Amino acid sequence: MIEQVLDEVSTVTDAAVAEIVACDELATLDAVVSRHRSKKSGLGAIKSRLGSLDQVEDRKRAGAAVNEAYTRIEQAVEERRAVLADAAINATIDAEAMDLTEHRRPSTRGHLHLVTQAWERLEDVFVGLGFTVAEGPEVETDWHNFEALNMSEGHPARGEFDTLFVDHVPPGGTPGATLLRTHTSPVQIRTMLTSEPPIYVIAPGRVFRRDTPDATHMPVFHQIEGLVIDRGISMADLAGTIEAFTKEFFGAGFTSRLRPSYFPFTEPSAEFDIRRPDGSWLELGGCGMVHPEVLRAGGIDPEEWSGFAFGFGIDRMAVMRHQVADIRDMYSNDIRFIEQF
Ligand code: FA5
Repeated sequence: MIEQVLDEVSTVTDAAVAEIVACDELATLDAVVSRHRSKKSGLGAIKSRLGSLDQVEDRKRAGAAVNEAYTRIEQAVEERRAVLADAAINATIDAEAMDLTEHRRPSTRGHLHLVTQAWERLEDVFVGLGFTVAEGPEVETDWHNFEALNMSEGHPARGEFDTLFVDHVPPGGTPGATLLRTHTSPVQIRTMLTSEPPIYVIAPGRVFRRDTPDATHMPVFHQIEGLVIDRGISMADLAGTIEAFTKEFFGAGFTSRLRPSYFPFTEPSAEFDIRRPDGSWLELGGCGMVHPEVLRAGGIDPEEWSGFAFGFGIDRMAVMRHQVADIRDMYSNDIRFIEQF
């Protein structure tokens, strides 16, 4: 009798283990496991019959065999569960893997900002005409930005420049005399004070004004200053330089004109406009013969030397060159706009 029970235990266990090993999904394994743990399973049925064995010794042996059988089944379940869990993870990894060699779009290279492009091209053009590049600080003194440029305190022309002042008083200085430069013209003064004529320099840079942004104005924008000081320089040299520059920078489709104007630091003064291929005019900058007072402030004798200066808006040049409708578009960081250039 006992031998028959032990045979039955071993047959039922073998069958259960075989079924477990054959499971190829965790869900199926769970179902098989719960069936084998139930009282109605093969082992459950044997267990419930153990009481009917006459000999205590037989009941012990059969009970031990059933427990061992449960242990074997649980082990088989754990092993199978580990194998299936690994397989599931590998399947997820395979499914989610990215093909890094895949190219959906050809990769594109970015480009420099339109203003930087214009800035660099302007430098190239003027260096080609024999100029060197000068620099000055963006945070300036009132003296360099206004006073030395023949705009002493109270001069009405100061009102033209909506100035942003810096809350900084240098040692020995006066409050309100430090500002963000409103134009690149203070570099004229700095250059005259540090170099001897003849001088042929350009000074591109960032400038600041309390201007409200609109289609042709930004509160932070860029100018390029030009300064020439030599013996016998006349207005004709200025006009010739501007003409050479216009042809070189904008190309044949553009024309320029000088309009009489007024700047305290030049005499005579002119405004430089350029005509787009569509016929519209845009003011690009101011220019003129350097005022004798400015030469004196820069330590240069106006009896011996004369010169001309100009200051153009770089942002407006970029707008002109690329036929951009609104200067603000260049600063919008809209990729649909940027990608056109
Ligand atoms: C000046 O700033 C003078 N320093 C130019 C100058 C230099 C005259 C040397 C004579 C000799 P103005 O304020 O007009 O001038 O500015 C010069 C140019 O800067 C303008 O013609 C325009 O092209 C550009 N500009 C002025 N304000 C803005 C602005 N808010 N946004 C963009 N560009 C501007």
